[in-house]
Amino acid sequence: MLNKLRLLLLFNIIFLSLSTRSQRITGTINSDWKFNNENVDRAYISNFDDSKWENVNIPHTWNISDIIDDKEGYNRGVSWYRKDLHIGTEYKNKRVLLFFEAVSIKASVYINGKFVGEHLGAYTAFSFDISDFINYNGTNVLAVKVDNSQIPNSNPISGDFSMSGGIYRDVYLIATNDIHFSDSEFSSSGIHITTPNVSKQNADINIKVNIRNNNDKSNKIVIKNIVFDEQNKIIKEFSSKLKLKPNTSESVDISNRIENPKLWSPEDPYLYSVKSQIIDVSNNTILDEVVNPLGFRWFSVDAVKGFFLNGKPYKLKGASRHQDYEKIGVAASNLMQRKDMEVLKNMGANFVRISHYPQDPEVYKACDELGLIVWSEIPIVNEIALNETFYKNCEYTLKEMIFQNYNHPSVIMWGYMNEVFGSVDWYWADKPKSEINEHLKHTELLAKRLEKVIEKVDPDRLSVIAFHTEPTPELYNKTNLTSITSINGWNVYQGWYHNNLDSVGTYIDKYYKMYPKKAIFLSEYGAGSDTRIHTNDPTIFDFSTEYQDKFHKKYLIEGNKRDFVAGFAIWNLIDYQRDGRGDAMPNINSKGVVRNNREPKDVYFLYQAYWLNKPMVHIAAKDWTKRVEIVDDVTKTLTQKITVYSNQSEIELFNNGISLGKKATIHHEASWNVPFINGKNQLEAKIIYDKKILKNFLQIDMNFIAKNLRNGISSNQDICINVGQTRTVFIDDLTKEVWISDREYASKSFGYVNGKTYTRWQYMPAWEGIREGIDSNILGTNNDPVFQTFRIGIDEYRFDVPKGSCTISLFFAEPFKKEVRLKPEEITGADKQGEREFNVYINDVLVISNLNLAKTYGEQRAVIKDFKIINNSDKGVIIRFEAIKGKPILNGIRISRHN
Ligand code: GCB
Repeated sequence: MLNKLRLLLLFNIIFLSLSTRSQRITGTINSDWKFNNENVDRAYISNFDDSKWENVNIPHTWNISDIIDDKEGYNRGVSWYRKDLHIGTEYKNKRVLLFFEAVSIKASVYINGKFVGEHLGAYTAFSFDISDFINYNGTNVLAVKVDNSQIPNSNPISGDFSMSGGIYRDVYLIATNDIHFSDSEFSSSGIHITTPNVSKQNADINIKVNIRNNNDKSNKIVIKNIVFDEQNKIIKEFSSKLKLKPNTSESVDISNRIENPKLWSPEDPYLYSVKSQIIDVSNNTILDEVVNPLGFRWFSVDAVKGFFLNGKPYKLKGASRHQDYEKIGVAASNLMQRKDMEVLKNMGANFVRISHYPQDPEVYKACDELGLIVWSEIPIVNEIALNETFYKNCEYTLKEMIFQNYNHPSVIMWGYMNEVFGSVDWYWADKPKSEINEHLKHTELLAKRLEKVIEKVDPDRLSVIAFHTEPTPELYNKTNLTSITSINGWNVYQGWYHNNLDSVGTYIDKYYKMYPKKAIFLSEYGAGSDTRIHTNDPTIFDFSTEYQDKFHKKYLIEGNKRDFVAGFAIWNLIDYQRDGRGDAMPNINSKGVVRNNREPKDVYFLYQAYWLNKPMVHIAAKDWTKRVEIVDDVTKTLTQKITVYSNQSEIELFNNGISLGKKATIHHEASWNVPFINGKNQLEAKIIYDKKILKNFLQIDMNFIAKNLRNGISSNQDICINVGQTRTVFIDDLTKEVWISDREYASKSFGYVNGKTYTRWQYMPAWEGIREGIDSNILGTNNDPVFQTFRIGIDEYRFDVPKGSCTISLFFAEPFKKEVRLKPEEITGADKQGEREFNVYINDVLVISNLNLAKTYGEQRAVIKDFKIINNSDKGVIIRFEAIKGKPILNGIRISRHN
């Protein structure tokens, strides 16, 4: 003990005797920038008048609202940022580095009117040594020109995500000594740690350090590496001596071994850290000091048995992640980046695919700390450009990503292409075969070049590509892409873009059999859902949360059955912003398990039931809590199915305090036919584990409307009908109005007379009739689903209400663009053809004459007309549509009954 104390004392004396005065300063310069959204002439010059520019803070993007607004496109151009940069005495005699975590897409940096450098690539960090440009002890002017236009030969060329412009990640000012750790080429820390051999007994550490000497003199230095455990206890120190030549960069490899290492895993993400120091031998001063994370794990993939972590079979379970947020776009703080990883971890995941581009440094850090295995990729999406500049850019981005994230133990896979033959397969049918073949050939060559980069700079990690699937997955085999990487990712969309869900297992087997020498990854699978849309009869492409659940259940079951499926990457963790996408929520890809504001959907809890170790129970109807049902007798109960998710073996469900019985879970769920009463239904799901009780509550408000409208009981309720929609209901987020599905008129009740519900095929002609309505953005409304479906050739809409006053609201939108409307009948089908003009009568009074929606309001624009009616007729209210040209349509209707 005494010896130990002495040693400690001795160590402290040596340690403390090192002077630490001259270490680096790393501080953000995010506050108080000036911003101008235009390509201002000469905005780089020092005394440029920016007093009228907007004041902004970093992270910042100029594409917050325009991606999700009604207008097609978003501002992809040049903007300028300027900042007064005060360089104080603390920077005196230091090298000063400007470090950007990311700027989208091209940044040109100027200091005091002089060009410092530029960087291309929206998702990786870059830095410039500005020491020779600045006034020490004074104010300097920093100007950054940011261009987010599509820059030829840069990656990505395309993709199902928006490219928001701006300085959208942190900016740092870093001060170092003349002698410091540095990686001027790829802007990493300059220290690259590998753990080439790890076992339970030993772990080898190799540390490659890059040092820059800006001195005119040569220097004798010691590179010291100190390994700390999680309690900050030193467990190893090792050093290497080096004589630095003047004005050079040098690198040195230092290795050592640790006995009985604690292993890193998602279940126990044990993190060591390494402090690397440069010590000046002449005066025992620490010249520079950098800390990096260190984790010990080993992994492999087996073609038949899948992924192995630390010697054990290990299914990777997680999601892909895009990076934008509601209201702030991509300009998210570090805390928010971290929160997303917490959301994923709390779902029970052990994996994240950081798609389709490198993301904020905080994401990788959080993955180390929380325990999420990472697949990180560069953005080569859908296609490549066939020229050397593009190839070089890709190689460079790949190296940037690798070196900048080298030391994260969470990172296990580097990816470099996503659906790279997507364009060939879907859009290029008219291109000459020779051109297509060139494209295929060069893509293969590029893949091989990128694979070589990984083999050279980081051979210990796995490589991966994500392939698209239908209709021609064979393209990847033909071009040998299936044989290049360590794992083959397949983006499987059976049951969404491709029919049908039942065939998922068959298709997974098909992709595996294409190249059975390798395990495969379900690198994407997802179904869109709008939390406003619900149904008891989920169908492909209906955007209901219920179909999303059904879709994911199938994939979980099929993926779990197969060992060769190394892992799951749900598409996507979040609903993300994508200008120009249609669907139920235009400009949003709604395949997230959480919404764009990170509110979880039911499917999030389905995953918890499968993946989370902590006991959980969830009533899977969280967004369908207000229901309107048309019933024969409002005083009786109505039975509807309620499903509850749990990772326990038994669940008990109650409604308004009455037990509906206990049920064993099968595939982590149980369902009850719940007798709902008109009014409040307080559901309670209960599980018991370790003698403890866990409950989940959900109140469902039922609003019964008597089918017989003459029956006065619910006569003052509004009825909102989503005309042309036969399967789902839509709940308005703001008003909570429930838009029920459409029905044919029945005496004493309500409904349409004649006409046809518009259905279309989606992606596959074989789907004819499956999808109701169109999926285009309807202008002037957020309730697009109300307007996207419609009935064509409708004669009447009838409500057999008793005499009295009411308001009838008619909802219209011309669904078809001119190109479609005016095409010959045999191509488009009779219903879509031609000009449309019609009169509308309410109880034989002409209320709208010559309604030509396209002409008067434009195409795909929401039009609402309210009519206050005094109904004196015994026949109720009859809305009649009279064709003048083409066929009348109706998209939605509401009756508000007043007493
Ligand atoms: C894919 C793409 C991804 C898209 C996704 C979708 O296969 O890889 O970038 O966002 O499909 O939702 O369509």
